[in-house]
Amino acid sequence: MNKRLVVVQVVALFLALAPLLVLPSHATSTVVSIADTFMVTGGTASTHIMIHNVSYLGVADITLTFDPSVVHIVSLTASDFDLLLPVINNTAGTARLGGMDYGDGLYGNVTVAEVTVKAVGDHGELSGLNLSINELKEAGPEEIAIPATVDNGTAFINLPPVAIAATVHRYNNIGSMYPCSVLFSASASYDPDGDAITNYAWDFGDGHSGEGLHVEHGYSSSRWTGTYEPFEVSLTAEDEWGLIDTVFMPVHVFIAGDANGDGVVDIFDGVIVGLEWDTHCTGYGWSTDRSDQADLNNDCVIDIFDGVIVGANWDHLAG
Ligand SMILES: [Ca+2]
Ligand SMILES: [Ca+2]
Ligand SMILES: [Ca+2]
Repeated sequence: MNKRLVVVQVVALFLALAPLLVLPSHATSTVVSIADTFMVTGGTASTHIMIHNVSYLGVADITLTFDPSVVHIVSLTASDFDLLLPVINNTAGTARLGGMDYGDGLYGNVTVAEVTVKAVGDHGELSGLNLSINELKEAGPEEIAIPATVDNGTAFINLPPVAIAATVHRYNNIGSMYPCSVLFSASASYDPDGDAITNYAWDFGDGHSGEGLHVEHGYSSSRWTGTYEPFEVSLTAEDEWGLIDTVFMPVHVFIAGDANGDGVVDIFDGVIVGLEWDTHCTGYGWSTDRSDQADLNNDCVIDIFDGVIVGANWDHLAG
């Protein structure tokens, strides 16, 4: 087989397959979903049964099942359908929803119902919120079925913790010859229903991670793209029942000796160190960003050691 023929065949094959390769980016699939919900003991909370990415929807018949020893359904309201016929059975743990639209059909993301859930079990218990589709069809007389997938949820008798991350040093420098440890604290985090927080997981945004209420990390690189891109640090707090919350915090890392973050170590960095001379950390942090920037070795005081770092790195460039 000559090379030219092979090329022609490969091109023909590509052209034949091209529409298949493009198709998934245009296709939107219909999904029936219910989101997770969180309650205190004896309390109520609401979530929604939704039908996403639909067109010309006329009829939906959906069954929600749940564990009736953990949660009950109080009400099913606020439907986008003209008519919603809900049948709640808190003994069997089922709620059946029949929705009808008399008009030109429903499009886009449709709310089948706002679901109000009441906790009847104990703190820490949970129930699946599982959906099954009995019928989903278009508004026209042809009764064309709409294919759909299901995205189930969970009802928790527990509120997730609230992760709160703090750092003494929002401005930092690459520490190699001059150690520059960044101190992070999760101690302001809390759990709204009083559970113990059993784990604090940190991701420092540079491929390194840590665990604990207080952690320390030194950066060995900065991200220079004409300006410094901060590292995105995340803290994930987990309560004793396994619910989590994650919070993100940007942390700036400059090259050693660069106080003002312009990518070069020069007289302007020396000036900032001079202006902030003898300034100390106040509590857990600095009173101004400039003080934080002038503390080039993160020892919470601006003194001769910061001046030495500027001198030793004179003329260094981030790029
Ligand atoms: Ca909790
Ligand atoms: Ca500079
Ligand atoms: Ca210092």
